[in-house]
Amino acid sequence: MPANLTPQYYEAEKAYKQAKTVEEKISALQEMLSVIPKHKGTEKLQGQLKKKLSKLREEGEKKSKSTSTYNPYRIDKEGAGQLILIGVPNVGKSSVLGALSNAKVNVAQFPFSTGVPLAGMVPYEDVKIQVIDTPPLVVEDVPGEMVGAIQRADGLVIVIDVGSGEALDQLSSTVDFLEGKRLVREEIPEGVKAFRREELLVLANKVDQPGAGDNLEIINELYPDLKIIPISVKTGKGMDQVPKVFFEMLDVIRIYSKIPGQDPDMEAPFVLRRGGTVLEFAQEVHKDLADGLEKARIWGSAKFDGQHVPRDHVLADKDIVELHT
Ligand SMILES: Nc1nc2c(ncn2[C@@H]2O[C@H](COP(=O)(O)OP(=O)(O)OP(=O)(O)O)[C@@H](O)[C@H]2O)c(=O)[nH]1
Ligand SMILES: [Mg+2]
Repeated sequence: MPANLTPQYYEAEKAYKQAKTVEEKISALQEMLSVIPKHKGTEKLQGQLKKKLSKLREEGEKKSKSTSTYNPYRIDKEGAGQLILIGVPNVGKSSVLGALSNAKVNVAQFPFSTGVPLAGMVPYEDVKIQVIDTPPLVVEDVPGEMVGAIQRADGLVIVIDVGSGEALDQLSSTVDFLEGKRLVREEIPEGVKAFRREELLVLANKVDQPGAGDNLEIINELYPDLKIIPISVKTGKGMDQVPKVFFEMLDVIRIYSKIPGQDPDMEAPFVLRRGGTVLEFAQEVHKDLADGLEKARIWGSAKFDGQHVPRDHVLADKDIVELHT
């Protein structure tokens, strides 16, 4: 029986062959399995792919356990979510993180001042967003670990120097690299981690520089599907709105828990994915609570305060929830 493999399959296979790290290979194999036509003619191939995948996963686990392969790009997630800043040398990535967080970033007039990734926590209202500053992107030579870090992040921010005559080139080379590595793509198959162009954020830094306005205009025209925010770390222009935009990129909601008969805890919200339900909230709070959950009362998005809602009720940002077991 012919296998009738699709173009998507061959594309994923090509990515597999080009993959340099175990992580990249795993992700390409996952995709091959997800897009392979499921019928008798491909059963054998599916079996082989699954075998390869489990072998690679074992290899990956062994690697991550041994200290000799310490990966500075693997930063544990904290706070409401993790964003990663990328961009070519000297555009102001470290300056952005330094201005928005307490991270001890290395800022310098010369390029290649950041050697290893560094995370900082950016406050937004009552949550903190983890943002990673990375070494400069040299698109011909990006370490596999960096590709992995981009893939793990919840959101991707490209920084460019819009005061430079090379601003357009900085953006197009970064976007081309991301699309070439298929970290950014139009259609994302089930189970594959990638971003769509619409989900990216471009921080067009150094708008205080002469010529920035003209460069920005050209870039906006050529990349109408990208969200581009003009900023200047130097003058502070546009910086106020950045934490809010970061938060929106995470696509999460904040939920405040309330114990019956007491005031809600408005200090430390729980963070859930957008579309999260009462039951998912209970699971976040405590597994036992979720198991015994009968109903809940909510204040906020409900028709009236204290309304009783079922377990599958979809919550909204800033809802206050009282769980009843
Ligand atoms: N005029 C101007 N200069 C800026 C601005 N933001 C950053 N700079 C300067 O640009 C230079 C590079 O800043 P960094 O934050 O080190 O840039 P980077 O992208 O982290 O650089 P690498 O880590 O080497 O890739 C420094 O001299 C900063 O002071 C800005 O908004 N306006
Ligand atoms: Mg830097």
